Amino acid sequence: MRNRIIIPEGIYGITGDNFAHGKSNLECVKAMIEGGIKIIQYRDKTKSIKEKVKEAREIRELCREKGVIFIVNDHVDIAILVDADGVHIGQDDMDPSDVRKLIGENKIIGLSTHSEEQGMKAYNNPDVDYIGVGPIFPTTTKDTAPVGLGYLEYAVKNLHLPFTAIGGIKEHNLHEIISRGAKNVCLVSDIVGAEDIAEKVRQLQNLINQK
Ligand code: TZP
Ligand code: MG
Repeated sequence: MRNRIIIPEGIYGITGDNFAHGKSNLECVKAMIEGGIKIIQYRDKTKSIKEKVKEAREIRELCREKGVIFIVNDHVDIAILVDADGVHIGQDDMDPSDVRKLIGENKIIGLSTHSEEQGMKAYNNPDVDYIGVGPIFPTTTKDTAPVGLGYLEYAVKNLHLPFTAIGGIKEHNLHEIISRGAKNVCLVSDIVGAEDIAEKVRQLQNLINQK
């Protein structure tokens, strides 16, 4: 039974200060929350563990204050340390059932999936609370080949667990995702790279609401 907090509908925010024109991850998260985002994932592929712990702790506190769900990417240990709401793992990480043993029954486990087979396996695994479906379009944010809209259509139809559509999604192609029935969408570079992040989030949310 999946009875843990599910990911809210709307936009899933992920940090990416390499796109943020000098803004820190904390500043980006503040603006994303101001724009209305209800779930934030701390993702950083370059900093030291020490720096990641510091940033994760700060963002954790902010999310708690604002009632926003906070997920840590990759690092189960950091997620536990900062008392995140959950952790997001990939196909080559620890098995979700092992992550569950470490993180506990009440925390959220998200898993990236890149194919129908991986998606179905995740759907049948009660330790996986939600999945990432993508990368839908080409992206420079992650080194994984795009899977296209076919997998998204499959997920909408067959995978009855919460998912976020991700990868190369921008304001101009958002309608291709929303019109196919995705309820949650993740845009990294398009949001953190915006001059006014909060305003960008509001614009994107308006497009989602208009569908
Ligand atoms: N997982 C699949 S694609 C991706 C991740 C983390 C990166 C998405 O970034 P962008 O900038 O929205 O393409
Ligand atoms: Mg990962």
